[in-house]
Amino acid sequence: MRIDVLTLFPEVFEPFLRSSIVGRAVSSGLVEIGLTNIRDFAHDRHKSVDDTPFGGGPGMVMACGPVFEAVESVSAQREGQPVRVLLTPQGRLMDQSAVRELAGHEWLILLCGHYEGFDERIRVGMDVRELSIGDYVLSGGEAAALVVMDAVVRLLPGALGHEDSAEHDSFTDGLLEYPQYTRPREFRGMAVPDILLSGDHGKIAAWRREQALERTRQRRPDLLEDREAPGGSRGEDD
Ligand code: 6GU
Repeated sequence: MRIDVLTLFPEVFEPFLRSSIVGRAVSSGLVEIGLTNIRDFAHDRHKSVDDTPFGGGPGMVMACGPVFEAVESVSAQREGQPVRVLLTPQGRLMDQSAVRELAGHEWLILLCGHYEGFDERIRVGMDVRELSIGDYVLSGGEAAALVVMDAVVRLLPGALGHEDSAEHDSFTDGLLEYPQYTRPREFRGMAVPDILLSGDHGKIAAWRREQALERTRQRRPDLLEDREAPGGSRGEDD
């Protein structure tokens, strides 16, 4: 897979790309990541990429010129059609199924904005899908792009040390994770549940399933409704 990030702050990504699961996926060649500075596509002598909004109002708006040129330049650098993702709080809310879908493509372009937003013609004049990582406001798309990259890369076959780890994750079967323990058996008076020490793999699996269900029921009952009504809007009488 190839991921190109278009940003005004490419340096933000570098330590992340050297660390942990994503870093290992990069060094082993599972994913190739390109960082492009949108400012390299500014033409005036101040290298400006933003301007004041027509109609007035506070803040600055990311201008079309440098963004279009950066996306077009990166898209022309190799064969195939990249999926272009505009990171914005106005986008579709990211969830694990959106991540799985993105992970199925060969090539992604992640476009990070800054300032008060993008000129509307960036949304309508370019083939982009808009993605948000949650209902809160970030000052730029960079932190969101890091989230997207982490979630996508760990799904690539071979990215996790233990091959079926991703299948056991929270959300993969629509439930939160069951409680996990490691040594020591007792820590500050808190013991590991006996069943996990029993060696009975059938009972352990049943206990974990029950724990995952109960935890989801208590903390995220909305996830259980989503499981019971795939497609979201279907009612109980289906
Ligand atoms: Cl993708 N970008 C920004 N700027 N803020 C956000 C977001 C993205 N997702 C949630 N908040």
